[in-house]
Amino acid sequence: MSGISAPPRSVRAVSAPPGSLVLRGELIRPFALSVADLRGRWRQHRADVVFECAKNGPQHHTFEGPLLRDVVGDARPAFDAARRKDRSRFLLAVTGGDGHRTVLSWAEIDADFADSPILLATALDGRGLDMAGSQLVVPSDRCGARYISAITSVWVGTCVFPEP
Ligand SMILES: Nc1nc2c(c(=O)[nH]1)N[C@H]1C(S)=C(S)[C@@H](COP(=O)(O)O)O[C@H]1N2
Ligand SMILES: [Mo]
Repeated sequence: MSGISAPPRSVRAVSAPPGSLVLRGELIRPFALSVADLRGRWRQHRADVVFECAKNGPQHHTFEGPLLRDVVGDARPAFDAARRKDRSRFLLAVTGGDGHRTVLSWAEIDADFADSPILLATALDGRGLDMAGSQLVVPSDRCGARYISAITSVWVGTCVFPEP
């Protein structure tokens, strides 16, 4: 018996090339995606948004892309999908190429809760984001801070609370 065996699939790290992102965390099927994948694999939605930037004032943009819910749903979060209470325990953390990170709750994007049409953008004002990477679009936010650009990672999971 000799040779080098491949690592077991379950511990294989998922990494993403430039311009693409990884879905990771408490997922049954974590995967990496390019902007072209985001455009080709899920129905595209359009959002005309205005958000306020503390530094630059109001910004008006048109985005296109799939619903965050549809994409992350296909990675199969490790909750009981039939139980609303179980789904409501989950969080998402979205990280940009510069390390800027924001959090969402699963309930924000869940159709049985806030049902917010949050997108992973594939185009900004008619230009593809293939080189830059996807951008988070949060139409209900008044402020632009959660419009994370150059997304590299979407983590999905539950919070571990310290003992009292
Ligand atoms: N990766 C990343 N995305 C980011 C930020 C950042 O610092 N890093 N700043 C946010 C803030 S504060 C705002 S107001 C918007 C600005 O978007 P714009 O540059 O398209 O106007 O981007 C958001 N997305
Ligand atoms: Mo901002």
